[in-house]
Amino acid sequence: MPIEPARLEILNALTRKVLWLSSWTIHHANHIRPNVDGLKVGGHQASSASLATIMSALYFSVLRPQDRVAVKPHASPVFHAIQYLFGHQTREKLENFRGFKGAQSYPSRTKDVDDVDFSTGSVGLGVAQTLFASLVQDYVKAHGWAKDRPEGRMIALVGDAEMDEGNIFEALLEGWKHGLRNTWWVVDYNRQSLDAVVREGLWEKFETMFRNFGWDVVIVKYGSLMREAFAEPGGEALRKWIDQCPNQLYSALCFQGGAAFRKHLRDEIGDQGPVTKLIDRRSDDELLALMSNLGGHDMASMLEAFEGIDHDRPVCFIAYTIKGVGLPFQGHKDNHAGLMTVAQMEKWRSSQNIRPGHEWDEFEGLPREPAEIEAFLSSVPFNREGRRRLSAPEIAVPERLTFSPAAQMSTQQGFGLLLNELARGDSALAERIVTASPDVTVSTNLGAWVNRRGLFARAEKADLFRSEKIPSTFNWDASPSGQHIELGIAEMNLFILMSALGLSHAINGERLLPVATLYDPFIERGLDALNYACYQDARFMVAATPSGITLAPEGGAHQSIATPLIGMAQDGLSSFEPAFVDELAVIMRWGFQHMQREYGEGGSVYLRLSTRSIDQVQRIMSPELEAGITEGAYWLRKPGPNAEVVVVYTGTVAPEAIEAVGLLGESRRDIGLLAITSADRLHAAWTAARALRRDRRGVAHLSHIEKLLAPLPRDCGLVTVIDGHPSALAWLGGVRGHRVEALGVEHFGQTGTIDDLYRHYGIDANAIIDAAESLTSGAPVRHRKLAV
Ligand SMILES: Cc1ncc(C[n+]2csc(CCOP(=O)(O)OP(=O)(O)O)c2C)c(N)n1
Ligand SMILES: [Mg+2]
Repeated sequence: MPIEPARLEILNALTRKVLWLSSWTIHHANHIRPNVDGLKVGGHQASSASLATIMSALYFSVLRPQDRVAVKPHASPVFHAIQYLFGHQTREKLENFRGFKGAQSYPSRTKDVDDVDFSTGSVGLGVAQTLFASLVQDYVKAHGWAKDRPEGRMIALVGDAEMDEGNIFEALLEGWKHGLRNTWWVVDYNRQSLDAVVREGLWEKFETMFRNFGWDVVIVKYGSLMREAFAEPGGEALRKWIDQCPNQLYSALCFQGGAAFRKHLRDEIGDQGPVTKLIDRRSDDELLALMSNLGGHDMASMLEAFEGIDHDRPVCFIAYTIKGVGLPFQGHKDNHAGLMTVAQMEKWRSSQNIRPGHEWDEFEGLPREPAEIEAFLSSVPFNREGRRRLSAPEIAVPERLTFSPAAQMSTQQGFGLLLNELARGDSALAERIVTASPDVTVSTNLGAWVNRRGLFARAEKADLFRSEKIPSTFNWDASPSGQHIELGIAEMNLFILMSALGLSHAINGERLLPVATLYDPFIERGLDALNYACYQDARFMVAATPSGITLAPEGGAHQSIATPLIGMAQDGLSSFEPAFVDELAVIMRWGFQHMQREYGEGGSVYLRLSTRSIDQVQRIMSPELEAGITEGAYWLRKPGPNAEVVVVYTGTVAPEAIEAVGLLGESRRDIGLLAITSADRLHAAWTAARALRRDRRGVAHLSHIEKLLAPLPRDCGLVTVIDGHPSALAWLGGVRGHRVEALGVEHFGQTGTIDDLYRHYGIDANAIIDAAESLTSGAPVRHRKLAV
């Protein structure tokens, strides 16, 4: 249905306003704000302009409150401008764009005030996030939750060069497997990246690829001015010329203007007949307006495209645009960091009828009365419910997580048992847990959980092995009530899915408690997505197993060294490396609570687990021990008053540490054994305590590790040991100034038995004894571990 002219006029006026406000925001940050640091705001101006019409069409007309959008990072000024017009963004924050606590460069869920649905910044991730958010919406609906909420569309505004990111393709494949719906990706096809003009014919690759994955593709190439011109005599020749014009040349001509277009058109298709007439009927300005009227800059064409969708299949819109459209550097291949000069801005200001000093006024220079525009804005469907961030009540976590103990166990096995126990019960916690694994469900010990809780799929699908009565340990029927999402191998997908599941409370108003399993070394494969999930405050638990060199014979590429440091350094993620399963039970219980705490208090949880089966300690879990485990450390053996050396270990090397302490006992006094369950939490609390003391607010406040180490004599040595990079524990020497011998693994790749490798890398009992000896005076240690 053609759009009413009056409505079109308002939408076009708002688009101009949005382009103005976003450009003014950038200009202000560069030329007006005092104390600018000399760093110019690049990468926004041209990139934003590209999307002004498309975003105005969406936000002012097409979107409904339940729809969610990931905005291309550099279009953030456009997003903020639209929110400003809705009254959700402040002038103060816009004036302080990119400044301390000002509006963010790239839309940020956690730091921006204007209701960002999904953060973006690292290109590609926000795009995939919308796909997984849609799968999560299906999951929530299939489980019978959020019944009163209409289904939303998950929409990504995608840069054409952003499509180079591999994670997008990985996500596409996964989406196809799960019957993706309600997802729109709008490719801003300006044929420019940061550095260059993109290859010819890229759109054809996109088109076939998307169709291949079951998406509808809508190409919005020509604006209405163009379509009108094509209907004139000679118009077909013009269309042909446009279609055949190389991207580089089209960009260059857009930059040069109407006269340059005229020359090329005359030389290349001029016929002294209808085509020439078509061209000559237009002034240079009119000709430029025609040639830059690509579909993505034409409100009517974009509305037609969006409103033409009457189904829930995924759709890719390829909208032709010009990077920097309407600005002096439009189309120039170097325009990514392009900025307008003060003089250019002045000229543009007066052409928009904006008086000096009224640059921020919402209604300044608009062709309609403010009251009419206001009424229009308040009738916009997207804005009907105001802010759209939802919340969900906390899910109760049982007092204790239980498991059937065995004398010898690995933490990975314990993890499986703990989840199996949860799966057997009918707690609210178990109901809200969703697990996912990138093709390592069985090998990370999730099998028992899946047997009980089933695979998730929108449609029932029986496990044919089961129906054929072929014996198998695993019965994996898929159904809408299943609670395990089986993914392909791509770890990026795992973490983006975590990001989507872990925001369900805010997006769907239904809380989910996602748990992911993967091999520890492959955290690095998905690291940017993990970082992204944490950045936008999604809440999830990652059990990474096996870890370290402890999976010895597996060798090379499956050994992880750096992950303890990743766990410590990753903001928003509390990492743990327990040795015993009773510790893991306490940590997971704490984790499920931590995942539900407010922004700034809670976060996600990383469990670095091992497949190594070790003797379990028999003990009663006291509240004090529980506190030590969740705060990150406790004395497994308290040091005496004259301790000469303390052995500090984390994780699966506990038996080596225990053995070394036993052997050292006869030669060194008062030895202590400190169990570290979370170097990350210990370190974080230590930093926080120092900051508190520096601020003089809590002079007496000591962190957990400071209290633990306080009784040690000054000359007591610390031997730290970890199946991972030694620096994860070496910092303990800085706490009270004790000397440290930090043992760990700095090289990888060797295969062998655990004994071989622990000896080779120097993290076995004898290496601990050697290190203790080097830190202490006195006679040589009498006992050593005998070679096996
Ligand atoms: C993972 C990642 N790599 C690199 C960048 C730097 N970067 C920002 S935008 C961009 C390319 C922009 O091209 P396109 O996606 O086509 O958007 P346009 O600027 O044309 O609107 C690059 C390389 C980034 N933000 N994220
Ligand atoms: Mg581009």
